[in-house]
Amino acid sequence: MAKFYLTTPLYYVNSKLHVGHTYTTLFSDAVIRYKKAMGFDTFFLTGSDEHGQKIFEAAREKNITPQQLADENVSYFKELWKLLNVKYDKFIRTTDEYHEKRVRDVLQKLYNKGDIYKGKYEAYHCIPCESFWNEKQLTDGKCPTCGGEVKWEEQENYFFKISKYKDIIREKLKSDPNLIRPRIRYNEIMGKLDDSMDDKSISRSHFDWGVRLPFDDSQVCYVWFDAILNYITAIGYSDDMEMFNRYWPADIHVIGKDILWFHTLFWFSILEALDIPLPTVYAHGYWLLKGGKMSKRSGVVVDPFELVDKYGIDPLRFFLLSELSEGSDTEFSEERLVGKFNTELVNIVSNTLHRTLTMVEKYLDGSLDYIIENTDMEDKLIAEYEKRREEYIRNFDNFKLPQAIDAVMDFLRYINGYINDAAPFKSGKDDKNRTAAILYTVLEAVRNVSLMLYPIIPDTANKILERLNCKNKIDLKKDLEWGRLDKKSIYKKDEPIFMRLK
Ligand code: ME8
Repeated sequence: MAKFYLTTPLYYVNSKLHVGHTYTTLFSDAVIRYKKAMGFDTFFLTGSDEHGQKIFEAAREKNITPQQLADENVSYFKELWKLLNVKYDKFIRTTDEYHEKRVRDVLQKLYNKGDIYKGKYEAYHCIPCESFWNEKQLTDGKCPTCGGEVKWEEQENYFFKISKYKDIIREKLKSDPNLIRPRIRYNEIMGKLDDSMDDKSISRSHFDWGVRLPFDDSQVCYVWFDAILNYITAIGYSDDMEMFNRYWPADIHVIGKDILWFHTLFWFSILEALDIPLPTVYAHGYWLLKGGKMSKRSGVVVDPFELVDKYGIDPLRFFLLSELSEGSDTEFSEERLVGKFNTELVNIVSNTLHRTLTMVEKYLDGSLDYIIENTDMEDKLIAEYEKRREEYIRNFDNFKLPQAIDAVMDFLRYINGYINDAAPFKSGKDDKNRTAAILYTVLEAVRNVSLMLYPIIPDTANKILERLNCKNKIDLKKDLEWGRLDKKSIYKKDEPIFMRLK
């Protein structure tokens, strides 16, 4: 069985999460559900980033220990993922003992190899981003990522020899551009490669909230070096190699474009130094609010708990996953969320099902057990279905979720046109065979649609499948074949799945 290993970033525990973080995790959940339903041996990793100066200072401000702050926010992260129906396999915390031990093993290995050495560190530090820059890299004296203030720091530190791996990484990226997706992000990294692969300081001595270096216990490991290793420590590196070999390399590290450099040039260099194959990185764009990036730092954020309270889980999942196209940034808007919900989920998904089940009950007493003969109209609909299914699979395989959803919605619009043209409300009770043929076709189409929407809106898909008497474990390869709806079942009309939102 082919495997599929997916990771999200480990979110910082300095504060609560907003719609941006929620999006990354929902995107990951949808991809993993899709892959699992396609028959892959999947592993979905998420977690929390708990060390470093930023967490240390956030805890100090609240008069609690960093560990208390981390515990508080980890409970909150898990509550959010549970609420949103996110089904991860493992939640790693960078304060987990096994992780810290494995980080120390890696540090020792690289130190022994000569890839970590002592030197003098001088750089501009952006605390909120936990990033370090030289003079040239600053934008008008400010952090090039978030535009915030930076602080000059000098100390004796340990450095990691990124520069040693520049040429090999350039070659690998040239021969496999799909290691960084989408292409716009690949180009961005290729453009930065020459200027941003100087050796990097990977330890700190002025605070102690971190993993102690095994070869110098007066210093702790830099938070990014510790955190990025989670992707291999979580699956066993380097003392449970059976699990590690089963899943590595990651098939997709899902991240936002703000942390692309860390996940490519920095991470790839560490992996090269450890002689581990490179993973694939997928970086999406930003959710904007009032024109700027939604961020903890600006305080301009939308709370996912509030959104679920107001609109429900699946409407939020559907909106977020269908709106942010790869390579672009998108303004968040509740008005658009409501509009999308009403025009797509209510008018098309919910109404098509409700209208059809009502007719099956009214004209055929809930049974489709008639002599069903297809005409040209049905043959054309099935051909349309096959085209849209292929489009859906191709787009999902390429992580183009909005396009995959569009393929399904276009097919649903086609089904609605078919209902109007085939007019089961005219053949009604007089020609039961013909009415059954039309209504069977529609319900079979809706069955396939709900399967395709399952990774995006799992609860809704399951509700529809239940009404169509076919709620089993989902196996998309088998279930997406035309004609699997049971003719012998009795179909009952029910309340609509969704009602319009104001
Ligand atoms: O960077 N739009 O954690 P973090 C879209 N701990 N996505 C957004 C977003 C927005 N406006 N704002 C945040 C860290 N995100 C590190 C990661 S991994 C080893 C360490 C998402 O809590 C996006 O995925 O700052 C981004 O990369 C991530 O949250 C940053 O989360």
